[in-house]
Amino acid sequence: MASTTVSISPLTRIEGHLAIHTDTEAAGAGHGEQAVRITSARCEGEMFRGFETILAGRDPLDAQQFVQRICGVCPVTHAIASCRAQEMAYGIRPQGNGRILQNLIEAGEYAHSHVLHFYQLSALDFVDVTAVLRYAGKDRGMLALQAWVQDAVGRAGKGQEILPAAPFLPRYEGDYYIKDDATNNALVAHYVEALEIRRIAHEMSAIFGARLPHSTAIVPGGCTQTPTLERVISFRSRLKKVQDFVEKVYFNDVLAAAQAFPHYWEIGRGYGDLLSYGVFETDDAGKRLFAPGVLIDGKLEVLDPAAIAEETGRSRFSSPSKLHPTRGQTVADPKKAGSYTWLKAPRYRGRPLEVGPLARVLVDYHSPGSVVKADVDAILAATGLPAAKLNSVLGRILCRAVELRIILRQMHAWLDELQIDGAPAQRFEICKAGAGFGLTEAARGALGHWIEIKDYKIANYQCIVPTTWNCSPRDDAGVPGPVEKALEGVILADPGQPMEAARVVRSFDPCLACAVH
Ligand code: NFE
Repeated sequence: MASTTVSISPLTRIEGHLAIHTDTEAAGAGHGEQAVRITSARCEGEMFRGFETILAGRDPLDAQQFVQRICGVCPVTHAIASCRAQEMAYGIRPQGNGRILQNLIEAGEYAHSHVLHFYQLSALDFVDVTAVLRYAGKDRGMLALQAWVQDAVGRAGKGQEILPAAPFLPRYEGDYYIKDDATNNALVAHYVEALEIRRIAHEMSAIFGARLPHSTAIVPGGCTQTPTLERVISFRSRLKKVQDFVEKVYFNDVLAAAQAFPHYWEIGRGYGDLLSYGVFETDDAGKRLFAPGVLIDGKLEVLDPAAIAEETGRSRFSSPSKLHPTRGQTVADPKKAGSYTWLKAPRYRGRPLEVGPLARVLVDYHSPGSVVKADVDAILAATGLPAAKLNSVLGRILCRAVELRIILRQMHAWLDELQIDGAPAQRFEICKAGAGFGLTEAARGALGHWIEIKDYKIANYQCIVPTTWNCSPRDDAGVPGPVEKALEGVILADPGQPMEAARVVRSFDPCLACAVH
């Protein structure tokens, strides 16, 4: 069979507009007749947004508000990255309450985002939602869902092309899903429950963030909401509900999915070179709960922010390539020859690095005083897997659940640490001229903002965002980005329904709204 191109455009159940284009060859003996193997892949971010351009010339204090509009899923982390960048320019650092309140608001966002990724975004690649047609119980949520799916199946029978049961149907049909009705229906029930848990997680963040998804309360040096006893009690009661769900439902469902699809420990292997900026300051000197670092060729290195640059050879920008973000430029060039995406290609000492929960967990795992080591070792011992298997579709999915349990436990300690009715932020003055950068971790990975201030205005603002790292295009030397690499070698049983590729890409939880900012 000659090489054929298989595209998914757009890829659904992610945030934003991403197309995946793959070149394939016949998979050969041992695979089905129509099976193909992906030989190379390209990630295309299909739209441009321009937040960096919008920010130029504005009051620096607008930044943490404007950047939250980059995304509705991870706005808090953008605000915090912006605050860190401004704080560096203003010569302050969040202390005590300010630091803890920012952690709590951001941790609520992690809870919302990870539960969203598993249940609403990726589980439908594994769960047979049509099992709900055979549901015989009395749960109202399940019965409503049953009616929804029943309606779609009925209409499909009448030959309608577009079915009204999104996001459940239409879907890839075939031997892709869990077979057992009881497991499927338990997971479908948890899908419905997860919607409620996400609401509670958002309420939790809104208690100190004033509103969500775009908080008005996060400011350089902390937060504008005083931690009153009432707010702390209100936060803790919600935290317990979210934690209960994560410990008893989410974590076990992830393990159940892993047991049903063990070959996904082998699929979606990336470079294995990982970057984490570290996140959640646990003391006023800036120590972080998850350690920062870079894992290259299995060796942990100290993070060097000067080693980061963005390449633009294959991107729809005429901005010069290989600029460090302090000098970064964003000049759109939609028709640039040889370009295929609206993402730049971030590189670290010229290398593509994967970011996200897998990177966060493994960088911390290899760091002194690791907060994840005990949990990770216990899971590896229980499953009998070597740590190397975490570099896979299932490893990425599992690492979200691993880190969320640790974060939720830590949130109780942060609530205990708050000084009730104490000041929620540091005082500061905007500088006439200065510069700074904020490196933190969004739910999807390493997030950096760089700001330059001149004459009390923003002179330059650059963001390098998790999905820009993961879904980056080839760099100037033609080296594929991390998702492009993880797709290489993946076998598609039916190229007309490239489910295996979709699962690989969704394991990274891409957010294209962020990536093209
Ligand atoms: Ni729009 Fe985001 C996270 C950030 S991903 S979701 O998490 O930053 O590129």
